[in-house]
Amino acid sequence: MSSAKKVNSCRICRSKKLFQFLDLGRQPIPNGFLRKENLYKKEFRYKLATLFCKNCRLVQLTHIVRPDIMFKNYAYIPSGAKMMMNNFSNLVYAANQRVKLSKSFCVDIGSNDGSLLKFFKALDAKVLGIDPAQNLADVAIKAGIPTEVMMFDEKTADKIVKSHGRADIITATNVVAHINNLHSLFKGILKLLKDTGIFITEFPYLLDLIAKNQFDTIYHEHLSYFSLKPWLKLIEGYGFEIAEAQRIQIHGGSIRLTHRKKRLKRISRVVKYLMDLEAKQGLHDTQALEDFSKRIFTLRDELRSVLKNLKDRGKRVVGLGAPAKGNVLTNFFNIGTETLDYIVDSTVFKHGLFTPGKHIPIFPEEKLLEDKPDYGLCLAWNFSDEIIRKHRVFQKKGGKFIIPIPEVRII
Ligand code: DWN
Repeated sequence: MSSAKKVNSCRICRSKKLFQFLDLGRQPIPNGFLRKENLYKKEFRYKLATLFCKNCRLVQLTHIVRPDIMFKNYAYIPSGAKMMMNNFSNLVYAANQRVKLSKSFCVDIGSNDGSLLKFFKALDAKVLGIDPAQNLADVAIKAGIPTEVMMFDEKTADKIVKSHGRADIITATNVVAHINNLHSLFKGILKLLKDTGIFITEFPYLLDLIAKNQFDTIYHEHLSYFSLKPWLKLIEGYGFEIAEAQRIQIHGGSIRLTHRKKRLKRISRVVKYLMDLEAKQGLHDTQALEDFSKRIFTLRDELRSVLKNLKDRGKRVVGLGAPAKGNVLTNFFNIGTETLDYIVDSTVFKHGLFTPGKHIPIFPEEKLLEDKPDYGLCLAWNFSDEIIRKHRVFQKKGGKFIIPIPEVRII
């Protein structure tokens, strides 16, 4: 079976009227961090480009890399960032306003290391995680979060109903964009969720991605980039409606949607407002997407010239944070160890590894103070406030931060 397959029809509406608007070249998988002993081995690269469906307006990748290649041993954990934990606590608080959590049954799709379910468990809910990454499920189970190692779809939903019963709440944060068969996802949610239940999802919002030049959040794990217009078409096909829509800061700008079984004749005011905003920003046609594409090439030239100027003046630059998005940026902007001596990151999993493609070494954050470089390029720009706060001493000693997105800024 080939390791990547070309998309010929839209995953929501099956239309073949697909328009390509941004090509980020052939790139390694974004969380494909390498051990030193594997640096000499061939690294597989896959086309990374985006399509716009002219029928339902879904933005999606041109190619689907095999999930087992990307998710078997997964290096991303959400618990590396306070902002993410605050976000989870807000989500659970909001859920508790709708469904009394005590004694309810909450299932998290893409539960990762169990970080979100710990908040549900703290409010006396019965919890179950579902995640295909054995390495992360092990962490969750050790932390007391029961977890099934599997992908969630209509088949595995049957298994969970048989073994655990139907759920009061189903959550899916930063995972729906990773799922190819969205119809099987929703058929599974329909089977697993009680009729009185709610389904809460969060994903990066296309409105923010385009407005804030967040091209580096486009990577092989994210098969879809949602605006509400195509999302509504998808969920209404399964009898759901959006009970609440809230834009949130996480990951550079996401949206949290709370769904319930459809009971109203019309869409809510906030959904209508956001869809009008999408239309005003041009997300429902191709021009805005072509303009976005042009902006990314300008951004590339700007960042490369800032970095070249610093290097020509003998300055030392390192990376701050080794996120998946940082690997997209360094590979597409062709920024390697000729520019960044190394990257510091808070995720223990990543220490001692090298980034995919550019093979930039990753060290614990403590290295920043020991080594005292001149500049830190904030690759995890979505957490720049937290990262800058954490590295106050680096700044006090004359260190400066380069924030690359939405435009190049030095602070
Ligand atoms: O969908 C996904 C997105 C939303 O998150 C996942 N498939 C993969 C993941 O992408 P990412 O790796 O870009 O996620 P983060 O959470 O933006 O990565 C942040 C990185 O920055 C982590 O490696 C941790 C690191 N970090 C750090 O070194 N110091 C983070 C903070 C807050 C810090 O202070």
